Amino acid sequence: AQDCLVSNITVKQDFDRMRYQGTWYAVAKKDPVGLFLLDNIVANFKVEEDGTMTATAMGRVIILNNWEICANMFGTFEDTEDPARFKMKYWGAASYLQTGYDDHWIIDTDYDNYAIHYSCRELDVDGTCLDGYSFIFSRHPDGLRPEDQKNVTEKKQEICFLGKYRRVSHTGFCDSA
Ligand code: AZE
Repeated sequence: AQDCLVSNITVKQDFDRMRYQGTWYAVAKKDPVGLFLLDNIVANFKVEEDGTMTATAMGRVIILNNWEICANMFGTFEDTEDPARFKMKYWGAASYLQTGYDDHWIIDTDYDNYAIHYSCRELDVDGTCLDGYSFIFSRHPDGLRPEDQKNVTEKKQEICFLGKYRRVSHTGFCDSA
């Protein structure tokens, strides 16, 4: 969607949640307004026996007055008529973490190496995204394979977030949590 209308954004065709299961390392992110996961972000997706997709996520956050912790988060995904577009209900293991109900779209993935996630929280009056976030995930903690980078850059542009991403570092901060 070069016009940046959220309604024109295309997602992964015939998304296969079974193949999407397992560990994904965030290698880059575009932040929303407000509190957000900072770095060391790792998500783990699972398909439950009844077919529902669920996920856990970890990430470093700073809450209140410079209190640095690993957020231990949970999400459950509600299906929509499009297999790659979900609504995600999420919450934290502790009450001082965040709860929410966000769109969760899988823009593209090859299941084995990379995934591009998109969530628009607030539409602008013109149909573009006023507040949203996105993760670039890799199966490899050290980053994307060079051969996936061109495609990922193209997709960042299609969702109109090109130039708004920051690298997500993995320092081991959440490894013991
Ligand atoms: C996501 C992967 C799938 C599971 C979940 C995800 C999102 C989590 C957050 C967490 C925010 C926490 C904050 C705490 C103070 C998309 C990474 C749950 C948005 C801000």
